[in-house]
Amino acid sequence: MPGTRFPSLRRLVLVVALLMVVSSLPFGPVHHSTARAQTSSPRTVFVHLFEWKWTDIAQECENFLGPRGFAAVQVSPPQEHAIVAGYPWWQRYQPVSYQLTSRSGTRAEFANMVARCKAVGVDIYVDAVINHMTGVGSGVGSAGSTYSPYNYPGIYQYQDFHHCGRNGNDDIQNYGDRYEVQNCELVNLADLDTGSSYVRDRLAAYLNDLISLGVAGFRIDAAKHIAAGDIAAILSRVNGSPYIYQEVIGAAGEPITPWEYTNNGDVTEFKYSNEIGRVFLNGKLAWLSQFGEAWGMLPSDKAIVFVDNHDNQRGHGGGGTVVTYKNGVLYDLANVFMLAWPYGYPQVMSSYEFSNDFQGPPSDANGNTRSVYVNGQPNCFGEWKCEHRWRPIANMVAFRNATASTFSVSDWWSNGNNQIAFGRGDKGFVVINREDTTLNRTFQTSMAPGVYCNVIVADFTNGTCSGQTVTVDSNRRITVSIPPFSALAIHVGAKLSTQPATVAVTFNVNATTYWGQNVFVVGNIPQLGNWNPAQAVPLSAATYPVWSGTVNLPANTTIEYKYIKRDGSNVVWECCNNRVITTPGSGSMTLNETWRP
Ligand code: ARE
Repeated sequence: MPGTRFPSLRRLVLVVALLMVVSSLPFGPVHHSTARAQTSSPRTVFVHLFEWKWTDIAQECENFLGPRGFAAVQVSPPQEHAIVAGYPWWQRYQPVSYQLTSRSGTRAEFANMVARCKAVGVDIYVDAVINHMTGVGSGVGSAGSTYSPYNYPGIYQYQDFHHCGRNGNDDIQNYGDRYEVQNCELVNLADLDTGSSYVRDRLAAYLNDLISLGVAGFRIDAAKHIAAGDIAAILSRVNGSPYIYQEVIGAAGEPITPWEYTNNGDVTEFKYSNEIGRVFLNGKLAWLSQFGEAWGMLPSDKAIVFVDNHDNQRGHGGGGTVVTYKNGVLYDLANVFMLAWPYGYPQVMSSYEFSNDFQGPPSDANGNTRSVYVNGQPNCFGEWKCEHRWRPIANMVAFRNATASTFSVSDWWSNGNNQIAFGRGDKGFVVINREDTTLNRTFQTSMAPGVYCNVIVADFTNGTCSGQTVTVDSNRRITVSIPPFSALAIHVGAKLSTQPATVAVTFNVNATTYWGQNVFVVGNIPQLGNWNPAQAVPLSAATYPVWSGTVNLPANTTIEYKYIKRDGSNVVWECCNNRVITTPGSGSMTLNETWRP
């Protein structure tokens, strides 16, 4: 759904909710609107193009993200950063100044990217490193600025930093101590005194500069290490109302929690990532039926969710058991779940290939990042993994957009193990098979009858589906056959306007009968009588004992059927499981089979 956005939906919802409450006051008790939980739909998927250059992001917005309905891109920290031997990715989390000269490009390139992305409906969120400057030490930054311990000429001097007086070296050691976490140094990074007006003004000036270039939102890095009130004071100096989400890693036993940051904006929900990892790697998908707030997570409309992020995919930021691009198809399935499940504002990770936690992005020997785009084409799926372009992940963005207005679960099913299905009312339906056997089943959905594209295995473009279609019958049911480690997703944004093509399917079955008994084929679609023996399709015995008949069936469709013998109203079913076929996209199909007594 290119161009479909829900920019200020949350704000709108809040206002509407407030109005409802306020307007109901004079007339009696406040009725808590049941719509509240339904309407916290975020706007609706953003992608972290980790370490991409500005020139690449501009092209990706125009070529892919805009047309595919992504709401925004989180970009790597754009400010001048330390240059560390070996050029690790994390040098960019060590600010030297707020000049926009970084490994991703120049200020002019940054501004050009923001404008071009905005023009195709994609916002830019900046990763704002405002808790600290570089590691305490000396050096020259990416724009040529020099620095020494607690001295960033023209910006900050000794008095602008916290000097917590703990542990001998001022480093954080005890996460159980609030004072230490917020006043000492996170891994030796010079910790800004965010309580001071000067520092607050300086940080706000940086954010306002970015806003003046059109930046729409900020990730507040290391927010747990800044008192929530200090963040509020900085934001009160910021122009307009940028979208804010704060990186707070909630951990058992720590005094500082994600919840205390929700007044400033949204908060990263790391529990989501860790539980997705636990369930998809070692657990049962059946457990997920109440996934979200019931698991002790933040309210949905405050939570940023992700399968993995740039830290935990490489063991930083507390690490944990997480699913990453290295897990292949399992990563697809975890993302399909995240994008289908109505909880939080999802961030899709887009990585580069790495073999150790230090390694920076694809670069030359001098640490110059290589372009993703070469001759106008993205060099994806190699050194740049581009998970956001993996078909199931990319196509689920349109699913989440198309289902945003029904932000609740319908028609939940599981086999008690690792096969699940659920709907989003009449907007979408998804089935995930994380088992090593095929899932053959008829599902009750709430979708309107019609023909839909399975966007996990096919693309829907200009009204046509490049592969498998799924028919929702008049009882709102679908019959599907889902291979091991695969999924199915249909949604109203990928519904075919016309009936699908048909293909001629010839049924030949070797079946002996007595005089007066005839053979029929019956199945789960109208053309095969909807399992009603009285409506079954008669076969001819011209080449007895082989009974034959040809029926036009919808193309690209999975169908279940059986043979029956009928003598008047006396029906004999063949034994065992239903037979299952998937019809081809065109041409014909011939089945040579034998009656199963
Ligand atoms: C690097 C070196 C250090 C060196 C330092 C200064 O690795 O050895 O001392 O530079 O020279 C990233 C990297 C760091 C890197 C840093 C600066 O991950 O390795 O340090 O950049 O270059 C805590 C914080 C959380 C933070 C994680 C990493 O609470 O905010 O640690 N995450 C953000 C970013 C990171 C970034 C920074 C902050 C710094 O997302 O990418 O660091 O800007 C428990 C706690 C967590 C804690 C976690 C790990 O789980 O509950 O709160 O996370 O342990 O300690």
